[in-house]
Amino acid sequence: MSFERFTAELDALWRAASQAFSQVSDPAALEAARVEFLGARSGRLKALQKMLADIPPPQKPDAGRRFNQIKKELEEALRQAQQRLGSTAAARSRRPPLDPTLPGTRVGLGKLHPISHTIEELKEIMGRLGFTVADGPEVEDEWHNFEALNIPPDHPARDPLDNFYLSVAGQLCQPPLLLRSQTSTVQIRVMERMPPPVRIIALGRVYRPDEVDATHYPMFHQMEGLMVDRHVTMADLKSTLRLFAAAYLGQDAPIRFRPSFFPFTEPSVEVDFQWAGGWIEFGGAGMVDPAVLAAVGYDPEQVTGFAFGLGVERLCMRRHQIPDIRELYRNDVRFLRQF
Ligand code: FA5
Repeated sequence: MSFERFTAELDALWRAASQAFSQVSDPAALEAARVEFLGARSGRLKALQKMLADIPPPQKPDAGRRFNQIKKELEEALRQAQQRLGSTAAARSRRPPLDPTLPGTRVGLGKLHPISHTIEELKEIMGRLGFTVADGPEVEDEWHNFEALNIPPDHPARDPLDNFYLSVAGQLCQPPLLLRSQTSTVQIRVMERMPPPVRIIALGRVYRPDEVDATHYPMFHQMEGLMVDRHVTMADLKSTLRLFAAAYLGQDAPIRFRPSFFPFTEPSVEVDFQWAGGWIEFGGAGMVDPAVLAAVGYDPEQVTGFAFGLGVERLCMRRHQIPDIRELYRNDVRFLRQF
């Protein structure tokens, strides 16, 4: 092929392709034009490139330069058309090339909520002290939440304003059901199904319509403990709680016992730890009242027991220096990520 004919054909191809690229109005048509003119296998430019071989040698370098120039211009015209149409091909070409040597994007791993984490730790510590884990329902009847725990019908703790009773279509369920207000319910359920000796803990949610402040929330968690056997004494209760506090809060975390009252324990105490220059209550405890042992069919002449119920949130707060219980339930991942 002569040099003149080659350049004429190259110019004709340039005109046709430039016109096609600038006139197409959708990405599919542009892609068709790209394949027709610049297709790597059977595009028209490729066909012309093959003809370069037939150009007489003295004119070959010139022909090659013209060819490269036209190719570059057409590729630029194509790129502009792709940009104009916002085609995916254009988007792809704008993306930086893949560099397999760069470090990968780290996948965000989930974490246990601090309360779940605390529960696992408490189970582990109490497991070492010989306590196994028991469970009970969050929706309870009045027998397990009150009566068997020596809380009679006229007791203020049963006031509907102090509990979440369940209702259907505006009517209180009959027989009444409520969201348990304490994990002491599990004491009863365990003793009902097994004879002594018993040495269990129960960890779970409890519900009370308490006003929210830095140390109170309407839903919180308790760890109940119950040990019933021959000759269990108050000394066993106090040493168990001291061992637990030393293991969870540290040897240097003093706790104190204050005389108190619970209908289901006698004598009863409240347990405090020291924090921020003062004392904060983290649980109640005592010797299981003989009436409770009798209610589940145990013989109070043969066995005695101790029980305790500790606030899991308050333990977790003390341990991690969290000043406000609401932080635990705000669901702010910046806070939760720290644990
Ligand atoms: C009880 O719930 C008794 N059942 C504990 C018990 C068990 C006594 C066995 C004797 C024998 P009290 O209402 O004090 O006790 O609650 C126990 C702990 O739960 C409190 O010390 C506190 O740490 C936690 N707690 C109570 N109310 C809330 C609340 N609204 N928000 C967060 N924690 C709470």
